[in-house]
Amino acid sequence: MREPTHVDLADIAPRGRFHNVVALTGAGISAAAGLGTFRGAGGLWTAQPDVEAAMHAHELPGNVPALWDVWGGIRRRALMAGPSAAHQVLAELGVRVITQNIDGLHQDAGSTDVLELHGSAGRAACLNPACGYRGRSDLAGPPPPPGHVPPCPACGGQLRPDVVLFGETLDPHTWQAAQEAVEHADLMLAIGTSAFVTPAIWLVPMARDHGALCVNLNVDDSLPRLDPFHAHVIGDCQETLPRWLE
Ligand code: BJW
Ligand code: ZN
Repeated sequence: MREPTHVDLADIAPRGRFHNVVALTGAGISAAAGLGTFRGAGGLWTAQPDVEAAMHAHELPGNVPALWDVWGGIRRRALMAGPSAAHQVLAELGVRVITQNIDGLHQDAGSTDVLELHGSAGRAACLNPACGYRGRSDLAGPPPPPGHVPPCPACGGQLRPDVVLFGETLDPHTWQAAQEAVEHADLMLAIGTSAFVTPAIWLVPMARDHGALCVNLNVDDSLPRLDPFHAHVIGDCQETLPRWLE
């Protein structure tokens, strides 16, 4: 079943009919908050493909200054921008959120049930596996200069942003919890994601196999190559998602 574009979410999925809604969110939900996406028009990696290359685990530890340059400022920018209307709708409805984003904006909007698949720019982790330090990254004071790598408070080694790079596995507890969440979902909303990165996007066919209606909310009407969705709601999620409340 492929729905025509510009259809309303309320028509495909009347809110009262669903009791276990799960949202899988991506960079597009934060685009309205002024944070860039990765792929597509205006995406970080569309403009700077070399930055994407630096996001691979096999580039560690040489890419750590680049990681701080990219991710160090994200939480600060997110705090300044604040959550989008779409973040706020999910928080208001108490929707369970599985996010690929690392910007903390779901929690800022008041969502309490948030699984962060790709880590958090609000945390830092020690590069030294024998140390294992993990903590909040320091947002106090002015932004650090480019190339600056903060020292680990426990061992003096190098800290990295606690985000999941290509070739790194997701936190197994978070991934397990995400799979359990989609197994119980009756409605799965993918919001602002290019549906490109695995294993996150596997959650859609998993939800579908367990009987959930799977709807994609995206501003772009080009369908994913292997389309796992029942329906597509095309438009800015800041507009299409709040209409669901009316
Ligand atoms: C709007 C909108 C509006 C805009 N309204 N819509 C070869 C080598 C190594 C690995 C692999 C390989 N081939 C495949 C892999 C696996 C790899 C992968 O999927 N790669 C693909 C690129 C092919 N995945 C991994 O490596 C993962 N780990 C893993 O698989 O472990 C097992 C393994 C171990 C060892 C070896 C191999 C496998 C880890 C993935 C980690 C992803 N990390 C990143 C960056 C880190 C920091 C962070 O999270 O921010 O996460 S990548 C980047 O992409 C980021 C995002 O979370 C993620 C998803 O992107 P997202 O959110 O979908 O954003 P965009 O920009 O792609 O799309 C935005 C969308 O919004 C667009 O469609 C717009 O149209 C839309 N939009 N405005 C509605 N207003
Ligand atoms: Zn350390």
